[in-house]
Amino acid sequence: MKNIKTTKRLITSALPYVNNIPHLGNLIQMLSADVFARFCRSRGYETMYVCGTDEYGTATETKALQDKKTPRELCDYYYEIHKDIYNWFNIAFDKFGRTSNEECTEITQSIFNDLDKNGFIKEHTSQQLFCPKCNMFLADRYVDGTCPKCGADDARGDQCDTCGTLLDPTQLIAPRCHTCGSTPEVRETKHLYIDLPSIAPKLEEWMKETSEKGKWAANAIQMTKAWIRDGLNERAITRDLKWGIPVPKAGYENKVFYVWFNAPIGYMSITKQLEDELKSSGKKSFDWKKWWLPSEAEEKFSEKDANIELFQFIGKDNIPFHTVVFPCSEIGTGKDYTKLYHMSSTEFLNYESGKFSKSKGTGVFGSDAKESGIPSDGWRFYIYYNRPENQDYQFTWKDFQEKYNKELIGNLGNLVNRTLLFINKNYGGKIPEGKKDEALWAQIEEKEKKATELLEWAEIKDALHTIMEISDIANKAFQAAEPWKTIKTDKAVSDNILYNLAYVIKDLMILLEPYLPTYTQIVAGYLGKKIYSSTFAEPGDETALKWEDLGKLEGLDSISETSVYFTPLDNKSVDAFRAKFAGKQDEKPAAKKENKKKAKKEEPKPALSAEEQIEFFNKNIELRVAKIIDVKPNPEGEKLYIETLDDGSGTPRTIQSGLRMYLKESDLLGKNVVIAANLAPRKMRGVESYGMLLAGDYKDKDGKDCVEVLDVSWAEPGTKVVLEGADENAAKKAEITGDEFFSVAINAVNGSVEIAGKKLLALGKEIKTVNAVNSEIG
Ligand code: B3M
Ligand code: ZN
Repeated sequence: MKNIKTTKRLITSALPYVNNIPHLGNLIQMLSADVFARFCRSRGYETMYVCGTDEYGTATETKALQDKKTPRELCDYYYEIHKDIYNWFNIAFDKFGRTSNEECTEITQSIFNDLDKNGFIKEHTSQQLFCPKCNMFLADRYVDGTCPKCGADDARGDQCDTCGTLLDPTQLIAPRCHTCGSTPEVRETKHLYIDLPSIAPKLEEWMKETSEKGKWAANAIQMTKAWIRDGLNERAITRDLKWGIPVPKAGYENKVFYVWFNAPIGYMSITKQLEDELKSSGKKSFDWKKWWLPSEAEEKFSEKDANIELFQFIGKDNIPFHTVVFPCSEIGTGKDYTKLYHMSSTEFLNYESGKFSKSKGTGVFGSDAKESGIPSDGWRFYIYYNRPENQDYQFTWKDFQEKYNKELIGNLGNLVNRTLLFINKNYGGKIPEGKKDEALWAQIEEKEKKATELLEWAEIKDALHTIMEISDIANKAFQAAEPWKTIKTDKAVSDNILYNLAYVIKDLMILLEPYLPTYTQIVAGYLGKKIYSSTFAEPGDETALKWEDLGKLEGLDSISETSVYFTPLDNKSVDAFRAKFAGKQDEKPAAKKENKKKAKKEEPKPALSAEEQIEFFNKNIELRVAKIIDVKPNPEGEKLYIETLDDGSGTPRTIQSGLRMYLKESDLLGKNVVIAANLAPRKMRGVESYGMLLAGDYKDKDGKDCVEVLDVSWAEPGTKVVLEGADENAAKKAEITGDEFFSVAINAVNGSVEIAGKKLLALGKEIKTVNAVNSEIG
């Protein structure tokens, strides 16, 4: 067990880029850190939660140019928008600051100077890409091209999102200027580099220990290990830009620090910003170093052995910057800066059938949520309930409606409403006397213990599900005790259940305050109570209920008039939301386009009706399960894999597919997939292909085209894949053309693979997609 008195919790969430309006996917990090910070405060840990806008860099400069503002004006403008949105979502930062200020400059330069003094800064003359048309050196993100490692053609200058490799823009094959698309030329320039290879041994030692002790998320451990294994390179930390932190070194007057060098330092400088602001407004302040550089702090934590645990909340695309580059900057100074303890790195949240896109107007953005009429706690509930912890999660309105109506209202709201209403109606608002129901509380206490343990490690989603189980248990207890009957027949039973449930509700409000800060205070108010909540600038009311009050059956007396807070979302409003946020229609997804392009060279045939498609499929198209037993690239075709499959016939089958841009060999190997088995053979780049693998498309958070192959792990090779209601043994045409195959539209609809509304089955079980939930299958 942690010592709550001496353990401090320093909490950060990734600093959002200032030049965008955050969407629900971006909000996950701040919201997650908020739950954790609220929990820590209620638990009694001294807590500091900082976040702020990430303001420097090319993206800001470019956007400012577009909007005809100076970078400063642009940042001021968007900073307020960000702040407003997070305020509406009730995120209780100790400080929501920004990076474009003196504090950040001062600390960044001081860290740089220490690194330089210790010999970890190198100077290199390099070839850099210069766009003659834009008349500027192109910094990392402003170059697109083909990844030299995996061949993806949409790598950015700093990173390939397909394989995760960190890149230097000059490594890109066929580079393009991101702004104007023209081919940049190579020019000579001088830059400073951080010598990661020399710091690597220390990093590795630190990482091994901390990742275990601090229970990093699996994706962070995996990615960091891969980085260390592949060997670290020196990384440039300066850029040819104006909007950034000046480099305190002769010869670098026209350059600034790379935004990723100073961004994590922003966590420190925002803490200092809080210190400075409190000081200048004459309020009780503190020394930022107490949190970040304890050995040099004037003010120390009062307890001996104060132990600061840094919990960081980020999306998976930011992992290496937080687990490798930033810790190396800290280690290289030789000072004891507080380093990452627990890494909570989530997967992506996608929107409906694709991704959030501001330019297309697709998805729910912070500002939209605000205007939706749905309370912020409703949004919070959904996001936490489905937090993408181990895999990407798809936001759909249908799912939102379901979780909102069934879980939030049907489970929690229902318990609160029926219990409090019953007491108001039948007991005149006075909570009846009763005795502790030991059996009920044994179950509840077990769940409370579990939720607490989960929250200690920021297992936010699992903890919420555990808390909702308490509500479910309580609902069942209400149901079983039948107070509406027993109040007349056996009043002690009715008294007892309402007495106990009033305290369960009190506990639930304590447990849920981190998740639903508005709702829980309202309900606590009905019970005549407050739930503890605080920030550094606004200390909480010490008489309010805290985590330590869980399980205590004392202190409640009567209930005031209640009203319903969450109202169910009806189909009509959900349909309206879906339409409103659908944005402009996406283009045809990539993989299907590939296949269609090849198959549909000839005149298009008139489309078949739904019935005709079903009939045509049943008579002609043969789908079968096959296991991929070998995958290799076709050396003649950069996009092609040659797959060898066991299709149950005893003779291996060769199929070529254009999946190389989307999937690794290991993603395919060993999988049981669905093939179009009677497609006429076709030669592609020198190799004959016998059939086709069925797959769907989707876009990830960054809008990258991805492909998911249909997975039928439960069925043996050779199993027929048929439409529901069709005869499995029906004879099919021996061979069909590509055109015939594509005359039938196979679609994934909300994750179910179907043709004209009829589901595709293997061994009677529906075939589902996980990511490509609404897509064409081809
Ligand atoms: N602004 C990147 C991002 O939002 C970046 C995070 C900085 S955290 C120090 O993806
Ligand atoms: Zn250009």
